[in-house]
Amino acid sequence: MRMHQTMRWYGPSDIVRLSDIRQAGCAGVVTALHQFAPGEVWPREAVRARRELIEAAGMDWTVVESLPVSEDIKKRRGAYREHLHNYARSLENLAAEGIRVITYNFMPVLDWIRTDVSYPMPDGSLALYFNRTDFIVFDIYLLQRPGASGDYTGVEQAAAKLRFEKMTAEQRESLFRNCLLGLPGSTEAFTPAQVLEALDGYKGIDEAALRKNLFSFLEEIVPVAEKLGLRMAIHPDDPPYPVLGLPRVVSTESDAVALLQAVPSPANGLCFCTGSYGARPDNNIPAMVHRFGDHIHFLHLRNTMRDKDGNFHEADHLDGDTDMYAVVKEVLVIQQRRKESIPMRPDHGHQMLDDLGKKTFPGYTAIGRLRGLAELRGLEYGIFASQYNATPPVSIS
Ligand code: DNO
Repeated sequence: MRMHQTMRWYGPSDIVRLSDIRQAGCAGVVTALHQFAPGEVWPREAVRARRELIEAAGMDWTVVESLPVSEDIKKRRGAYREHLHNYARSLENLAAEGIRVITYNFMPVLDWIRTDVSYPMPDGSLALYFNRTDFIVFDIYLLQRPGASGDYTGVEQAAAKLRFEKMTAEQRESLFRNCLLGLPGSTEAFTPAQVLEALDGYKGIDEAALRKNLFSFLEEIVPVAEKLGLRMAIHPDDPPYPVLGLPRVVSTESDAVALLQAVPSPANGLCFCTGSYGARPDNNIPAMVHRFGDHIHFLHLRNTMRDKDGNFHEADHLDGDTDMYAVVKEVLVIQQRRKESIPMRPDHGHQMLDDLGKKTFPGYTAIGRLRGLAELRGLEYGIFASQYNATPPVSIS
């Protein structure tokens, strides 16, 4: 039993082609219908057209990433009832087309945050990077969020002030842009006023309220998914702690336990992202994979390297703070027990070789991910061969 190897594809406008993904050795594709706004129904014909495109390239549409949960649903305000109804309709249409795993997240406003998406590695490749001081500069000086200073220590504030004063206008502009790349529709330029308004929408929603809203969402959606034979897979917060005064509730082992217990069902599961959970030193990644084995419906394998100041960069897949050998070994045990393959994608990759200079989605170049996938595939092969005294099939067809 080996992991079902996939890569994310952003659709026909992605400069990484389906044939590239196939040549990387993937059996499946992870994609979404980005043309529909959160809250809208994904019509069955559109789902079918996407599925057929992927199948014509010799792969399957293994996982939806993401079927986005609208801000109104996360807040339980405004049009949330209509959006929930539409969410259920989209699930029906996806199930009717044979898609089985649905990834989503419950992060308010921003899906992921990095301060630099071209952080040079010693070998000249470029990585995604989160620098805490730069992020504080963004929060206090560029966004000018009311009350932001209160979230940081005096030492952190002083470091941010110094950093801000030394930055050129161009550096400030690029930091502002980078920090907002995880906003839906991030190809547009956002103004501080627009972002502050979105943050303001969460006034009165603290951690307990957001968790309650997540559980209500699960109570409504998990039974629908279960009936349709679907598996919902929630992606953790990235980074895994509160940011910009917004609560976050899928950051730790106990967060995941709570949401699984809130609505126990085979349809209520996890997208286990080793990179997102791994950016917190108190998350023991191999131990979490062991504990959540039966609830992991999708794996993002990625590594981060943290430092003592709260900065982290995305390391090579087999390098960094997470023991990827221990993770993959655990995944093999889980697959043997469950008698099924778990879908996996190499998450992100460094921009390198011919991809340097190309404009791609941050982290989603072809060659960096190809390298990550090849290393992970070899790791799995080696562990399998030594643990089970047998070799797994190498080819996907
Ligand atoms: C970033 C991704 C996230 C992820 C969503 C899932 O690279 O890991 O955007 O797709 O959070 O809902």
